[in-house]
Amino acid sequence: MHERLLPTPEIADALAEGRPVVALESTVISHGMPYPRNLDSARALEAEVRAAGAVPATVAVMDGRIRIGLDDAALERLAEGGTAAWKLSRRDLPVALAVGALGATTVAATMIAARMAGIAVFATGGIGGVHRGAETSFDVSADLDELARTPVCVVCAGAKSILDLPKTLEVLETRGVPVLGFGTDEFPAFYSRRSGLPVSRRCDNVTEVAAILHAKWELGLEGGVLLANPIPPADELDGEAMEAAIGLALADADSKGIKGKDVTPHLLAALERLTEGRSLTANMALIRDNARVAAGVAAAFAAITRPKD
Ligand code: PSU
Ligand code: MN
Repeated sequence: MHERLLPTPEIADALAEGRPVVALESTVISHGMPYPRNLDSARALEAEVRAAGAVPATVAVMDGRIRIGLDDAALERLAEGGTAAWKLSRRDLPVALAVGALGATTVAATMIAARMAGIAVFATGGIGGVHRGAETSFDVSADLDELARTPVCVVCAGAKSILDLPKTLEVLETRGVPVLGFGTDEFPAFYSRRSGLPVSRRCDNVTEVAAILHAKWELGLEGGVLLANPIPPADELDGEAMEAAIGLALADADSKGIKGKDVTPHLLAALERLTEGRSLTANMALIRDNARVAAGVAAAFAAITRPKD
């Protein structure tokens, strides 16, 4: 293990024995949800991964190391700290390590950490993507580049329509990232199960997903795979109402001149206010479901790749 990584003993053992491990990001804890529901959500996710037979590994930067797995005190520190923690993408990781900052990892940075630790599967809520108006702002999340270069399977509920979903899928296609729909032919739109946009392949079970991961990496193709798992039907929000709220959230961010890495957290917080918390409840539900699916994929992939004894 790289000396900058600090895995918990449980995770180090699981990885050494080829048992399934699921990485979890921490920006959704610090910047994606308010305290204390972010802490409830972080704990619930870990429990969900365990219940599905894998070991959870929440990733964050603390005291100059990348922690692979957080104990309850560390989870609490991050959840309570909220946006006082740095939001770390690829470019920020070396800075935070060098100065010893408390940092929460985005999808991109969590993929880097997972890869270094030898974790193949990672669960999150939504990935970053191409922002609406990117043709003038150039705001394209580093998550997309990371998916193109780092070999990790990212399980998400699609991307929020605060983004430009057709452009996001175009970039993923150009960069060679398979976009798999879990039990669906359509790329899900986070709060809703459908976007009208096709995925590159539908998979109806975790064995199919694991076989694709194995084939991609066995070939030596660089980069990840995006597995899009639609929000459970019972938790889905009304598409038109959400679109109206997103319009207001975007206008609010625009009028305040919000730019760069502050855009996504600002929009998420505005949506939560505008929907009186319904967006937050849906967010928690879909991440839990993604954690469950990711644990299944990790187990199926471990069954293919574990050395036979
Ligand atoms: N989308 C969500 N919730 C989130 C994020 C995105 O629905 O919490 C977070 C993730 O950590 C993601 C990051 O990697 O925001 C993307 O930020 P940016 O758009 O600045 O790249
Ligand atoms: Mn951005």
